[in-house]
Amino acid sequence: MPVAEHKFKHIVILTGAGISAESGLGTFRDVDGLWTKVNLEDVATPEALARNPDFVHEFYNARRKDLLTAEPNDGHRALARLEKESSGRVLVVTQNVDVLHEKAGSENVIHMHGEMLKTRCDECQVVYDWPGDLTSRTPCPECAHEGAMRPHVVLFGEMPFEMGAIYGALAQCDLFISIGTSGNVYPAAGFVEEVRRGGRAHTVELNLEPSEGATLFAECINGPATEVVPAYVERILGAPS
Ligand code: BV8
Repeated sequence: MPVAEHKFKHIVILTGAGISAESGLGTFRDVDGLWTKVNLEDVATPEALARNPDFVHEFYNARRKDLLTAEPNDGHRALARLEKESSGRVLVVTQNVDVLHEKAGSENVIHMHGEMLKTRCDECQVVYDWPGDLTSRTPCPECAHEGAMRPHVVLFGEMPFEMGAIYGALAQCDLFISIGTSGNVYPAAGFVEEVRRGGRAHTVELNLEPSEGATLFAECINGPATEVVPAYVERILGAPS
């Protein structure tokens, strides 16, 4: 595929649950979002995991099953196309714990909130590919410790992954695109301000509707990801797919 010359040399793309919505995976804060059905303090904090491990494992076991059958959509595919055809570097920083960017062909992806198809032993820190269920008694295959296996996701109050690499990319980027995120969760919601502090990047929000941080972006385009993301990628690459 020919490489399309364009003016952006370092593109950083932040994605949230909205880019996976049209793949059938629920979002968190929309009308029927996950956090409207279950209290995040009861399932997505280290305290909840310690207090009621099997309840938390059941919550993630159900969501893991949904991930196994989900397929990427035209929004994911457009970002994979951008990475392949762009003359500049493209990095996807996703808040999502699904693998739809990778399934669509993106290779340069950082999962800042972890990955739900992986499990970590909090005793020996080994991380496993784990498509199956977990319980509070699942033994670690490595250290045999029972009760320390947990989804390899970042719970509220825990440090997101690869923050150094992310802040380094934000400092270098000349185009920052935010897709399908409500701008409620930090530190991800603060990335656009981090980029603006650098003073030279173009900032774009592609979202179904204006997010909490919409006014911080130089450009906002509202619509479903399967429409607005391919259209924006075509604009950057200058040629229809
Ligand atoms: C941290 C993984 C320190 C698990 C998630 C008190 C105590 C402790 C912490 C805090 C506190 N108060 C504030 C904090 C910080 C906290 C936070 O921000 N809380 C919020 C609720 C106020 N953050 C943390 O705890 C983080 N850690 O701060 O550590 C630190 C600080 C700086 C630097 C280093 C360390 C950890 C946060 C990570 C928590 N884990 N997920 C799991 O998935 O179960 S967060 C969860 O929310 C998901 O990852 C999700 O992706 C993320 C963000 O949500 P969105 O993706 O934006 O989804 P949402 O539903 O909100 O929005 C969807 C959007 O899509 C909407 O705008 C909608 O319009 C749009 N949309 C819908 N359909 C479409 C669409 N767009 C396009 N097309 C469509 N079809």
